[in-house]
Amino acid sequence: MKKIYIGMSADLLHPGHLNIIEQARQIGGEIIIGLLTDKAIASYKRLPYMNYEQRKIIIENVKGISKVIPQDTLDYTANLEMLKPDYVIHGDDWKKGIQAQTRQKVIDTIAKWGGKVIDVPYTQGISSSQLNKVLKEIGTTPEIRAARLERLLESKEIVTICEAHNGLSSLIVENTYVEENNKKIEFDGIWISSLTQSAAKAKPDIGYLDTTTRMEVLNDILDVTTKPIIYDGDNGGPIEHFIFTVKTLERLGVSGIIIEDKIGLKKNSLFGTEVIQNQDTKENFALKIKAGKTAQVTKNFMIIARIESLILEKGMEDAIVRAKCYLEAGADGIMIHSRQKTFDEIKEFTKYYNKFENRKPLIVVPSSYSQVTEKELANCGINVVIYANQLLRAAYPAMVNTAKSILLNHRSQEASEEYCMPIKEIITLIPGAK
Ligand code: SPV
Ligand code: MG
Repeated sequence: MKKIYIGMSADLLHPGHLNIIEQARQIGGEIIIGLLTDKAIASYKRLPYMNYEQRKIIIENVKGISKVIPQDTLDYTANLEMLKPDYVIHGDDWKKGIQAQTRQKVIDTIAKWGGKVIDVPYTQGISSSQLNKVLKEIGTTPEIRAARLERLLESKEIVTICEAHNGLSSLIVENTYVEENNKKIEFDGIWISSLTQSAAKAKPDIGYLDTTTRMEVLNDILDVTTKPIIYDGDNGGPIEHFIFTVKTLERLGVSGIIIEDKIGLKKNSLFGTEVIQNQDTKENFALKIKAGKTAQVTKNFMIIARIESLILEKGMEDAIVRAKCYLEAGADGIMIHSRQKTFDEIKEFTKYYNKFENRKPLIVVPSSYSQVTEKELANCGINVVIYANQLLRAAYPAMVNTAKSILLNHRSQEASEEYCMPIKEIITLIPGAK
């Protein structure tokens, strides 16, 4: 009996996929689906809507499929060497772009035992990209969005999160991507920063914006995005308030909150010891974490403890002791903050942290040590990087330059040409304007 191998994600199954399976049925034989795992898919594009188990249930019930096995990398080689199929069938769209190299490697591999690749002509009028676009326009649900952070943590070497301070900036985090080495690279999620949310309202980052006001901005962001969200909860407020915040965020589909172990009037951490800021006792802070974990109603919501020991020059040992204590109290992750110009201090922390038996995801915010790369962070076991303020920092000088140009030229032509997007683009930027 001939063996036919088909690699696919089978997330949004459409007639194009069924056409490929039909071609396999016409050849006749054992049809084996190499179902790409979340990790394999996340290595070159967005996470699929359905997780591996959900996708598996669907595809194994399609007529003609003999077996479904996981394909853990974009590269087919390991599965092909194991199965030695006579044919590999794929839509002919993989002849160009992102998958062309993969195809060539498949051809070379199966040629060793006389196997052949069959490229099935692309089914016109329907594609996963079209369906993805429509799904994005429909939006998401709180449950699906909330669970996405955990799935990303399981599937990606490092999860990248970028700050948004209003609906418009969140659209940038949602939609911007670049292509590099045939991979589509985009941010994985959104950071609701206290600093940039305050600054966008021309308020200092001293905890002045109340939770209700912050939720209004968060709602604008929820309206136009589907990516998971991490909320900057400052120090979480009094325990009695914190448990309400947790429930509110869960209801909205936010994936997690980060709370910092400080007490008293909030000051931005990047001031360090230039201003008075006090650290809470680890015992008090552990109580707050426990209260939040007890109050939460969903399974996936993450309460992440942020340690300010390095910011406040309390030493590495204090940071380590606190990390242990907070994890024991039930924290789902640790954010370790630093305002040093180099990554050394955080790197040192990871050496101890990575040895913890109950280690949970580690999060960093490289604002002052911005030279560090995602690869270097991942090599030290860091699981999430937050770009906490860059979009707002970029927008402000652009607006100042525009204002100066208008003032200097007593008209707007120079500014329009040099700094502004065309009017046509701004009026159509947000769908539904026409
Ligand atoms: C924020 O973005 O508001 C943060 C990170 O909390 S930092 O500004 O570095 O404290
Ligand atoms: Mg903050």
